[in-house]
Amino acid sequence: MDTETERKAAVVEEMREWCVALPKVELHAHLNGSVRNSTLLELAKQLGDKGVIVFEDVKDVIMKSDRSLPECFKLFDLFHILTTDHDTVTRVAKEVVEDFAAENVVYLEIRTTPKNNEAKGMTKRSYMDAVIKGLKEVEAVDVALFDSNFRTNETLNSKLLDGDAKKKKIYVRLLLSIDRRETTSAAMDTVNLAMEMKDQGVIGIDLSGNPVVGEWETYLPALQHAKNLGIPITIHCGEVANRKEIQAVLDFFPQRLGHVCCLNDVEWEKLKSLMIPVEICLTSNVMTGGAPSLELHHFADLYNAKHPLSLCTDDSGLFSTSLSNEYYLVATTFGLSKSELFQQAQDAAQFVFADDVVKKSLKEVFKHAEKRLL
Ligand code: 6MZ
Repeated sequence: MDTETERKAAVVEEMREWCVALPKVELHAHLNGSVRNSTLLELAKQLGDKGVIVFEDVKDVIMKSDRSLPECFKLFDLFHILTTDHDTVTRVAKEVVEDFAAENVVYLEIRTTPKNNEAKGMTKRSYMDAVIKGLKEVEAVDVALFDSNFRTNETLNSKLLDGDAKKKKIYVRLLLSIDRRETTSAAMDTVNLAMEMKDQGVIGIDLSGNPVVGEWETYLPALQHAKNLGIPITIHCGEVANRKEIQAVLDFFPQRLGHVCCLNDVEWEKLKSLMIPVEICLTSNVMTGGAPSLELHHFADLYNAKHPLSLCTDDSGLFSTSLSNEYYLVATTFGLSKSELFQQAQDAAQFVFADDVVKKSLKEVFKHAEKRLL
């Protein structure tokens, strides 16, 4: 390597490390989309040995790096075959938190679809209990899942601030996803479950799933019910150009929106005037065709308009990305400086669904990190 190449490699390395060191807030991460490839392969091997699947075929699908939107949803069906029993759900939840914490995510909202699976003796409630069990089993980091039964925010806060502490600390909250394949009654069950589990770290509702499946009217009663109960809501919006639905989602005025890829000029102006915070998923949108390229991603337009945004991974396992990588991509594609990236990470903390005590604590974390990183 010549000196110039070495110098450039060192600059890239330094920036990548800085993005890892930056405290980050993750607001859009699907549990089963964030599973490690190594875990998926191990689970596939086990099912292959039992003759449930053909391991070699599944291995190729897991290791493939480019994925269209329809392929993603076929893959989720496969992931669900691999992951949907209580012990595996627990394992996956534990690993996903460990992975986010390892790259200095200080606040994580994980969303997942509670699943009924009679064959496995699984109900939506027992699925969520298995997720929570996984969060409690995390040992590598201190997890603040819900404040009353765990530790006071004061204690956690001092640990989050303590760069020398042996263990990293992370706030984790859960959002329950309504899958677009579900009926109104199943969606209602999910909202009622969120209410039932509000003292166990569940703080919101998400609407997700294959955007070409289902009708807005099917989920609306459940989303309205959540709204009436005061449960914060985030909705996948505009992953495909469904004009009627995009309009209806904007009119519904949820607390946050995911993606917002295929909005026309009128919808775009409406979104901006409503100032609904957007969860931006760069890699996911480029891979699934929601954005033509990184350079042409709508992040730039929203960022320049000072629209409230947070950078997110969507499915870090599926798209082989990480939140640090998403910040790095923003730096290299759109030329944001370190202080602008820092501001972006800090701003995301305003859009969390957790309460003001957590928000205040995150403020302190960023105040403390500023001295170290800028
Ligand atoms: C829409 C998505 C998604 O819930 O089993 N999901 N929904 N758009 C996306 N963009 C690519 N990525 C993931 O996690 C997997 C589920 O999350 C939703 C899908 O419903 C998928 O089945 P959980 O933990």
